[in-house]
Amino acid sequence: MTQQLALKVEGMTCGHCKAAVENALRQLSGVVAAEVDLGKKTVTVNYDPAQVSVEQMKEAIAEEGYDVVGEA
Ligand SMILES: [Cu+2]
Repeated sequence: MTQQLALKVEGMTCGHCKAAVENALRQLSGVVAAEVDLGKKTVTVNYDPAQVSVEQMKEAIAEEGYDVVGEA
């Protein structure tokens, strides 16, 4: 069973940022899909909560240099 979650992320400005955040999330096992919306400053993630935690996703985004400011 997968769940969907949207996180608000500060600092994403261009296609490079979009790709960096999406790829960081997709590399986590348990993440099925990740899609950034630059206009809304969100990333929508489809994931298996048995395999990956929201905390791990936030850490992966932070490691790329972006701040998760909350859930959208
Ligand atoms: Cu950028």
